[in-house]
Amino acid sequence: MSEHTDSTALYPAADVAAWRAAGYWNDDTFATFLREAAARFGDNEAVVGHDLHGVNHRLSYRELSTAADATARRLRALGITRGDFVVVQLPNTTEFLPTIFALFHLGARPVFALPAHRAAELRHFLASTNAAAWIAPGSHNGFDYRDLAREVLPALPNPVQVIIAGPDPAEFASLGGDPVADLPAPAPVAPEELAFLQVSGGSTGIPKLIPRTHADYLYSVRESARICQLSTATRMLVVLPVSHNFTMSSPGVLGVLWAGGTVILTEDPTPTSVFHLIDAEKVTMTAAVPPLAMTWLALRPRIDAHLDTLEVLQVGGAKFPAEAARKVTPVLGCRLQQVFGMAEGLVNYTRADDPEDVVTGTQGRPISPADEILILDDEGHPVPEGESGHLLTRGPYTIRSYFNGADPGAFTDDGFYRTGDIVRRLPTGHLIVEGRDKDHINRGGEKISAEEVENHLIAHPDIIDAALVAIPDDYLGERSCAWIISDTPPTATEIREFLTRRGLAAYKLPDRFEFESSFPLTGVGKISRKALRRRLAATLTTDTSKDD
Ligand code: AMP
Ligand code: DBH
Repeated sequence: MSEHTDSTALYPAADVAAWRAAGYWNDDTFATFLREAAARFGDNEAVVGHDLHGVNHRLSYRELSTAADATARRLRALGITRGDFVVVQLPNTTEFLPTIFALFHLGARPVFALPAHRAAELRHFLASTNAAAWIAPGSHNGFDYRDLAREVLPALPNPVQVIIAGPDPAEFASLGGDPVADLPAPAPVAPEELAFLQVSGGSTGIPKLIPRTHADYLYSVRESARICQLSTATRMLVVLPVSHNFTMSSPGVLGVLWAGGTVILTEDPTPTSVFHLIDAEKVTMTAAVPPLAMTWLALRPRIDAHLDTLEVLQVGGAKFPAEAARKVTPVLGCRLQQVFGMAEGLVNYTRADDPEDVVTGTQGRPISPADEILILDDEGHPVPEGESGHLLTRGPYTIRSYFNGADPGAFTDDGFYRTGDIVRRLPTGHLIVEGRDKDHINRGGEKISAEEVENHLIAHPDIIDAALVAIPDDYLGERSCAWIISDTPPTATEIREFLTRRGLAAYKLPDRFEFESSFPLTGVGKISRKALRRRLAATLTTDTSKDD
């Protein structure tokens, strides 16, 4: 047995005992989560969406549970068993929930890949978990996952069974096929056991595998559902990838299923489609990353749809500029909730009764009274209250190590996770994210906060979104380049004048501008600074060769 099937290995026993005594952790597990939801909410609508064959479905809790049982019987027949790691790489289609609950029923551990992951990520997930299987869509949205499997499998040290969830499995097994086995009883998993592996976003590197237990994750889900006031009346539109930690747990699809509401899955994030779905399905809440939210804000006036059922837009995953945050209620007519979370654990929410400036100007405060927050200077000393520093955290749903002990430097000896985020804290406990510890541009010794300049840029009426990144410079070490998204781009001179009028210091004015129609994005849709830097480096090399 690996270290991660040992039920006591992931958190210190004394902490577990304290969290149980406080009622944070209990005996709930994902092995029985859906059955219990079906017993409580039977005929309520659980999920709406289409499957990989393009067929639309509306499933009640009872029907969803039956579908999960059928999938469990099929996966059992394919040999999936307790303790197996199974990479699940499915889009926002109706196969997703039956698949993960089938795995939980069998006591197998999903590894939550994103549909956007490719060979480098899959190789890493499959090899480092010694995965038994990989469940993939087949050919979907113009990409052939069967070809990906053909590319990745031969180089793996371990045999991996590929299971295709959509049509035409080719030489691979089919998730929907025969034969099926008898349905075993739910696996007798312990709440402190590893339930699944989440993956970190990797906006700056290769994703890390994050071991989450039944007890810690369910605690965060239950509390998230309570904080976000979910009920049987909740209708959540899921636009971001369903397997991402935000969409899954903050409060996400699991929170909605915990509360008896309805999950509406869509694969189309365009404003026209999203607004029409909100209208047609009477959606009450949805979640977006900032680049997506900003497109919705920009295009709302051009699209004719009723959004009056929409109560809350959650925005998280990356910093939502205050300028944009202030537009949410006037433009979309709903409340904004900021969500600052990480697949490693800690999640912060602005609350429904927070004053408006807190909702638009902060990224929320932690879920739990037991979340410990440290804000440290570069030397590791606590900063004076209200000043910014490195965020470290420890608590009842934050991991103490990555899977297999990877990247041990991300944790202190006493178990705090170094988030890499630079934050400051208000007296109310709300956190303001000021950037990543590597997001500063060092222009000949003058430090420029990417976030500060981006905030000024997006205040320009013709700029939809902006990102500032460093480009290498022989003379200054680094210079700044602003990547601008705009339908009607202003000139570089106009933007510099605009920023100067707003009082921005001359050294903070972007040295260079790139006008584009979109950003390179990570799998969940965050701006990929890594890809931006790479593209700029490529452009610069080309420019130089032209100069020569
Ligand atoms: P991941 O590694 O994919 O789990 O991403 C977690 C990271 O995303 C956090 O450590 C932050 O850097 C960033 N993040 C998430 N939500 C927010 C937010 N609301 N504001 C700023 N940064 C965020
Ligand atoms: O970015 C994230 O990883 C994230 C954002 C909001 C997250 O994991 C979460 C909420 O739970």
